[in-house]
Amino acid sequence: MNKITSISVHLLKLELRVPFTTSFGTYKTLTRPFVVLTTEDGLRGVGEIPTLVDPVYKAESDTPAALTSLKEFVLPSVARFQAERGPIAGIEDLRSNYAWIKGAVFAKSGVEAAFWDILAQRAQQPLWKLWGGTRREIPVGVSIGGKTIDQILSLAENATGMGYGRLKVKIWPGFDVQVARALRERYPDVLLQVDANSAYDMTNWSALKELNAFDLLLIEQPLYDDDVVLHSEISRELRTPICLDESIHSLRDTRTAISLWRRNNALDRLIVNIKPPRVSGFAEAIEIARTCQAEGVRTWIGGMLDTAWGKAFNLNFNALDAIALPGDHFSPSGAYFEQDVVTEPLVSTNGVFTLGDGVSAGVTLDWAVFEGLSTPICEQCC
Ligand code: OSB
Ligand code: MG
Repeated sequence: MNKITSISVHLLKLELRVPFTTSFGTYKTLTRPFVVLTTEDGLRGVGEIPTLVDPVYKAESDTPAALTSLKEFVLPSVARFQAERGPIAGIEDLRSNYAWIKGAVFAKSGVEAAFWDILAQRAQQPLWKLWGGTRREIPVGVSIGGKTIDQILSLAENATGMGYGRLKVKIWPGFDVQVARALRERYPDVLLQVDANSAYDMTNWSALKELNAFDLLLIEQPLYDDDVVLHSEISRELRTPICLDESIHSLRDTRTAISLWRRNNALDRLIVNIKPPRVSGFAEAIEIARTCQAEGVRTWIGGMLDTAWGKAFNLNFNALDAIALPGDHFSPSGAYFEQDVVTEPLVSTNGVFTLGDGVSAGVTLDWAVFEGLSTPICEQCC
């Protein structure tokens, strides 16, 4: 039934309506692979791979790396599996098939998302049901990245005006305390958190102690993108909880963090940002969410400036009651892209998105727009 007849990769060119600035740079145009799986009985599953154009966020989070991994290793591995062993029965088969490939988490996540889309269509169920979700009302937040306090305040004004009650803002050395202060003074009651995207090191992180004054929910990834140990050490000296983003690629990494924070008796000051593409897909992401919940570690779902297609998958994931905090699911400017790929925009009301009963992600891909924005890159026949 699930016999895949072809896997193709399309490269989409997407224009952000408002440039997005973080400690590693400013982005306006994105190029992004989408995986399209076609089955023998005519279903089409689609998975977005929310890469950035270069590897500044972390290794293999860039478009060229994801394309190379797909073309050279992941897609041929799936085709070989089918040729040797027959149709892929389920997600575990798919994951064990390409487990031999080290890394390539973004590339794998796109194939997995497309496969989930097929499974959900076949079951005629929403993804949130397949994943054991129970929550229908999803509180959501926004991530603000600006070069100046004025830009940030204007995006925050827009976001709070639309009803969002949770703001995350990008900071870096020399642009931190004044950002937190400006937002906290203007919005005394908003849930406020900051994200440094690895901009601090062991010589300058102590500036973050000054953030204690602003009642922040968390400080996201202050240190090195591949570090867990030093984060756990500085956490002992910060009142604000630390949230790991870049450093977590798997359930195993998550367990490492849990064991380090437990030694400090500080599991309430560890928070994990779960991005399914950064952990190779939703199956691993779900395990991370459940494990964290069992250990008293809070989690939330991060974003990568995904299109509404990718955001809809993440919103379905947010139906799990294991997810504790609001995620980065909406743009502070109202919409991320000049042109998105679904037929109806995702809408939230007063900072809450309501999940419906629609099949799979609950949104419809606009194939005409999708094809207009995309270039076919490669096709693997199975
Ligand atoms: O660190 O969370 C991050 C965007 C691109 C890369 C990394 C990050 C982000 C965001 C945006 O913060 C989240 C979103 O609104 O999708
Ligand atoms: Mg982050």
